[in-house]
Amino acid sequence: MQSVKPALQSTENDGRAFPLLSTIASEKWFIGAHIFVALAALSIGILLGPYQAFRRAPAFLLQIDLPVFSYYYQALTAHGVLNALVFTTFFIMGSSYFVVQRSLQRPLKSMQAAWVAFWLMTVGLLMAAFAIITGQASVLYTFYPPMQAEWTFYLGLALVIVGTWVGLADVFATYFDWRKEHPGQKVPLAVYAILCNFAMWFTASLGVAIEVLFMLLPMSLGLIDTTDVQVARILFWFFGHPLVYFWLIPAYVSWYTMMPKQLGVRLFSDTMGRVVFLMLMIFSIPIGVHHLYVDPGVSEAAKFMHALLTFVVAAPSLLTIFNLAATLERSGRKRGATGLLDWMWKQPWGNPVIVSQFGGMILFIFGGITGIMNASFNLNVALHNTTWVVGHFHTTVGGAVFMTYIGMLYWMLPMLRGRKLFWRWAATLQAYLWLGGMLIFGGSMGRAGLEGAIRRTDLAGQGAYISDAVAPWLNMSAFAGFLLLISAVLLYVVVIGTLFFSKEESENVAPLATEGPKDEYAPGIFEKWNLWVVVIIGSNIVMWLPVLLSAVDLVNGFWAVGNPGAAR
Ligand code: HAS
Repeated sequence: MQSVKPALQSTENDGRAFPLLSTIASEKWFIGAHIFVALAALSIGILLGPYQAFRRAPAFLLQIDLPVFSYYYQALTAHGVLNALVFTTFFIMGSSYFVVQRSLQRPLKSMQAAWVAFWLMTVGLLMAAFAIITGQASVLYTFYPPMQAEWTFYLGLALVIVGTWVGLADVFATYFDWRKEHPGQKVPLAVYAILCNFAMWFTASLGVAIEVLFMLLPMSLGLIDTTDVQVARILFWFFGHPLVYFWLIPAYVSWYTMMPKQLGVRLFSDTMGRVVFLMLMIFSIPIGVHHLYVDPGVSEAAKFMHALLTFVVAAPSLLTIFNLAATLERSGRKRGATGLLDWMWKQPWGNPVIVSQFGGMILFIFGGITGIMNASFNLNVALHNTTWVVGHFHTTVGGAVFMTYIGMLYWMLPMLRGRKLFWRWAATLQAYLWLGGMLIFGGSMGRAGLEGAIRRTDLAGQGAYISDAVAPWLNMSAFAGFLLLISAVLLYVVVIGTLFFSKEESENVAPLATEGPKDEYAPGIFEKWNLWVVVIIGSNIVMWLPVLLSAVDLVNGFWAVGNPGAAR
């Protein structure tokens, strides 16, 4: 095992003398375009959240006939697709380009390719949005068959994925150029994390690409009459679970590499961070059967093996708690903390960039615990398809991920716009309201789920019976929806204010990774990509092929008529 010299000269730059800033001046428009689309999608998706909370709560039973989205499943589809698929994907691509360019101090290998990627994703988004808005794709963000959408929905999503492939190929090409010029140096941690994320995303998205191209799209175009529901669900969850880590890793990039910089301390351990990203890349995919525990078409052996690895995938997040807490302790001590735990309070709790990220961490403690509970087969049987799961994913993707992305936005936007953040107090209030709102929402949804409230059901909206045990928790979730609504409005006030009304100039400080201890050992094996590709392919063949083979009709194909799982 060969050791690699720490790349201190390439990652210790404080960004003020960023040498290539002029050559990447286009980032303002290019990354700005990604953020604009992300926020435009979010502006609709985010409002549909409180709308649903008010609609489900017995105290409100809100029934407004909106021009669109009055149909429950149409609104829920728009909420899930716009927030969880579109906002995240555009934000991840934009922020990843930003971090890669500034950390490696070089422009992307091909700006043309990056723009092609952006337009593919945008056209795809418009096609999918058209299908949802016209009521032809009320199939939820998991779009399982036998529910069927208009073909533009599937083609649109396929284009979004192909766009990300073009973008990630560009990022890898940029990295390989950098690698040639920097033999023996380790790549900055932020870029390492992004490469792990993209390698994992490319592999995972092959599953959903196959599902869309060979099953859903032909079915919606009328080229085939049936498709196999179980095979489609398997292919979806090959993609669907790593998808959540595709969302999480950019938040980790911020916690590991931007936040220490913002707090003025060094990360506790850079090497431990690399282990975390490597583990997430490898273990995110071969665990997706934990979404199929209650499906009859998957063997018990597969469920057991995927359950085991699900507990393994929690390990990098447990390591993250340790690494971050140690880093935050340094920050607290630097600010005068002396006791055992008072470092927690001696943090910049009035800084919106920091508070947003702290809020994400606090919510993730609850999201993580509930995730580990979901992973237990016995508990999952009771929790699956209840609003407990809704509580889990609002504290993870709606909590840790969303709040951290907003913290990143509050940091990047002033740099891209060249103006200070507008109404800092409003941004800070926004973060606290989101934290409070999501703690209440996650808790009340979780509790309602334990009382048997069913997920993805238009409770109350259709006059369905709501038990007395569930009603108070649904009312509480509506109260949380109110807090979240105010927070969402404040978010857009701050963004629009920063773009158009902020007068003071901001510093253009590049978010270069803060390394761990200077002499920290970094084995060269971290960047042995050939080895990791073999490991990823091998582990997924072992973990997924038997699952797929046991479900697919090998004689007649995915769309086999008469296959027990076939349906339309
Ligand atoms: Fe999950 C379902 C298991 C993490 C998202 N998950 C979902 C669904 C979504 C989702 C969207 O095993 C619903 C899918 C659908 O529509 O059907 N999940 C897990 C496990 C983890 C986990 C074991 N999930 C996530 C993340 C998500 C996410 C991350 C989005 C970003 N999940 C499941 C299972 C299901 C599931 C089952 C299926 C349920 C069913 O039946 O349908 C783990 O990765 C979690 C590990 C996390 C931790 C917490 C680490 C905490 C940190 C905070 C540090 C704090 C510090 C303190 C330092 C162990 C790092 C700071 C102090 C200050 C003072 C500021």
